Amino acid sequence: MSNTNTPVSGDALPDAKAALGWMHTARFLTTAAQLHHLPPLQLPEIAFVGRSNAGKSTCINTLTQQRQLAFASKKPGRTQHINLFALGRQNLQDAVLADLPGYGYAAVPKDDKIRWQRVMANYLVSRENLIGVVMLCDPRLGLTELDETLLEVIRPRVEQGLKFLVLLTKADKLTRSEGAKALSIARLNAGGGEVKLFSALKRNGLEETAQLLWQWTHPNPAVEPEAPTAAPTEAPAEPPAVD
Ligand SMILES: Nc1nc2c(ncn2[C@@H]2O[C@H](COP(=O)(O)OP(=O)(O)OP(=O)(O)O)[C@@H](O)[C@H]2O)c(=O)[nH]1
Ligand SMILES: [Mg+2]
Repeated sequence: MSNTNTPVSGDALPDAKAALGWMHTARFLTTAAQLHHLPPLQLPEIAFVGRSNAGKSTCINTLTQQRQLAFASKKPGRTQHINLFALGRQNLQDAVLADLPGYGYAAVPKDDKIRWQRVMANYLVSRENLIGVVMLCDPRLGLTELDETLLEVIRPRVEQGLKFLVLLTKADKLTRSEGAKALSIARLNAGGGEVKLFSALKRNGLEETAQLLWQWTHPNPAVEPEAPTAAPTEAPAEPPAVD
């Protein structure tokens, strides 16, 4: 396939359409209930973390323009395993997305909560190929205590170069001024990390996020995503169930 994009140089972002085409190549790789069941991988991995119901699975489906790649649900606690998805053309996998179970779901028994928090902290601290974390946060709730704890857990790795992005989800529920306010508060709390508004329903933040994730996983600016031969299918024809 020929690359019809103008090459970029320096820190410029790749073409949005090409970045979305790359995202659309996502396919299920594996699932694990425990850390030691996760295969060690050489590919750069990006984890999606956040409170239960924040919209992690929906975000992955929107970014990859696939309706049911990750299991999304109105019912909190839907994702209970670490699910990995591979990106890149067949035989040319070049990155992995990890959909993690959410935390902070009140109805989960206390022991399970603690067990899960431990698994997640271990994952974030020890997963060797982890190069980036996307934290999803419902701006109507703001960064919660558990979000702050997670930020503390990853801080040493962020200082060593781990990429970090906060996505304020369900932006469709905010007015423009509420969105602007939520952005500035989250920017203050994210300790210098990047923050964006995101809506699966309205597709806000979709292209910029796809471009950023490409950039994270392809630090060599000479490499560009290939332009898709066919336009990627549109994001879910049916909008995600709203809550
Ligand atoms: N209005 C609106 N609703 C959304 C958006 N993103 C997700 N939702 C809804 O929020 C609910 C939870 O979404 P999920 O993607 O399952 O959330 P999750 O973070 O993966 O949840 P767990 O797997 O429980 O950790 C679903 O009803 C989604 O349809 C959005 O951008 N806008
Ligand atoms: Mg989920």
